[in-house]
Amino acid sequence: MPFIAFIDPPSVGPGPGLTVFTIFFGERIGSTAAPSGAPLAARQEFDSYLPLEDFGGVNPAVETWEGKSLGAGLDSTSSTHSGYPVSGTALVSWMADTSGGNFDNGDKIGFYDSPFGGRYNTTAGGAWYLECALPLILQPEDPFDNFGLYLTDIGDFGSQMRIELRDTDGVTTTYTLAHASNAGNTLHFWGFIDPTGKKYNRIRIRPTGTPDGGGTRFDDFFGIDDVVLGRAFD
Ligand SMILES: [Ca+2]
Ligand SMILES: [Ca+2]
Repeated sequence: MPFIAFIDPPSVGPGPGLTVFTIFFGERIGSTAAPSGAPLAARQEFDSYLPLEDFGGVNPAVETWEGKSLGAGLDSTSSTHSGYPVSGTALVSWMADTSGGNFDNGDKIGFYDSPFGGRYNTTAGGAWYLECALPLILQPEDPFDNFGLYLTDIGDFGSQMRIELRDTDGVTTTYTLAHASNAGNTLHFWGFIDPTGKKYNRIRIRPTGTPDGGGTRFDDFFGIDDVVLGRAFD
């Protein structure tokens, strides 16, 4: 039985009733310390709106990657997102978007347990995080209505990160993160909750700008950690 990383659900939920699609966002610049300030506040507010009793009592499901030494140079994580789905049978894989070619093996998904180049772990008491220089795709088998994550080291090469969210009708909406440009040692939280009953089945995270050589590879390595994935409003 592999070790499964899991963070206890927040004790502050559920918060006030949410009635519309809502985005939660916070930025901190100039530190690689544990989450604090605006990103932490955004995360806590996000958590406060998620009911705890749904989804088998495990909601939100938080992927910390602690205890999952998955290596580097991966096309896909092929990893079960801890607690999602509740059946535990379906994989929730992160995929590196290699569709544009023109990348090195090191641009693919990598897992690391120590800070490097502005990317770092955000899990309390943890060490592991994921990084990539290619767009990242999350396409779980079960549709979801809430998602959130910490991002590290985004935008330091002038690009603007955006998140493309596809609903189960096949409509993709793009959200551009309102972050500072060319700033170092950054931490951001981005998340959304949709309480309207609408569900989503794909997320693609990528910088905007001109890829190197016209492929999908950007100069902007970025890290992600403490990824929330949930279905709370069936
Ligand atoms: Ca972690
Ligand atoms: Ca970067």
